[in-house]
Amino acid sequence: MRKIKLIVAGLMMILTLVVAGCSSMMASYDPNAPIGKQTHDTITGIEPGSGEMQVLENKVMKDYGLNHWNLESGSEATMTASLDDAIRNRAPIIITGWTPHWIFQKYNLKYLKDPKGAFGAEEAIHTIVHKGFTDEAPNAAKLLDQFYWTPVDIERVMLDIQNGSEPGEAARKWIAANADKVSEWTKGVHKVNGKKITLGYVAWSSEVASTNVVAAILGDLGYKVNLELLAAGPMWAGVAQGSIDAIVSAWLPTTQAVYFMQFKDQLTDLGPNLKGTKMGLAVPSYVKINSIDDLAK
Ligand code: PBE
Repeated sequence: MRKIKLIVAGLMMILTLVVAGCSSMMASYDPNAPIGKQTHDTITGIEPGSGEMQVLENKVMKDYGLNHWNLESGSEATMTASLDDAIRNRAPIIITGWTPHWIFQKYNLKYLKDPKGAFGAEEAIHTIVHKGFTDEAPNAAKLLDQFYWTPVDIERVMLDIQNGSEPGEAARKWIAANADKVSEWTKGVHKVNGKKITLGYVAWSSEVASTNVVAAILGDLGYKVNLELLAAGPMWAGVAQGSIDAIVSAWLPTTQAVYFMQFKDQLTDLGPNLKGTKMGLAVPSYVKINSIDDLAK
């Protein structure tokens, strides 16, 4: 028994040393050296199926001649973990950022300027339903159509979740505090008795927030809501095929254009539910570069 304890203690010590070694190995940012050299020409990205990664690969990296850069895929969770790590070590990092996102509240970050407008003009988050849904389920469609909020609203829910609330709980809290808005969305919508509805979403914090708020409202109206967590491609295919009734997380017209164009004949766009999004490469404010152009050098 004692022997095992000693072995465990020894292993723990080795692990601690390895972890400590790793973090101190992360070199801190040198403002006088090129950022590419310090990041191994790496942009810390997210899910390969996301619109942002597609826009980066197909447009931004081409427009700015960034072919020597590696776009590293991962997920929102791996990207935010790498960002946190870098900032703790004051190390250089370039991430795929977007707004609304809690990272801009938690850290001092800046978007790199995009003088070529490669990330596209302003866009919005749209509500999309399966074609035919508005005729089959006009009541639910009315609520979905009337759902419209602001970056301040969504950020409140996102931050609450980030601070440890369960998404459903954060949604209910927001709903309780914003009865006026909710009553606008539910105007003319009547209660039902257990009718089923399926909402699809991707595990991005903005989509988790919005989808949970809409799901909670539908639940209060008597719907039996099924939430399906998927990757972006399968989510769009699902709403096109009808296995998913609706999504409230379609970034258009640029970000998820590839999916929208592929499936648009099987979809109905109910229009924006939020305006004022942004997408781009972002860096901690201590990183000296200011423009995507600076990456080409
Ligand atoms: N995002 C967040 C998504 C949309 C929401 C910017 C990572 C994307 O498709 O890229």
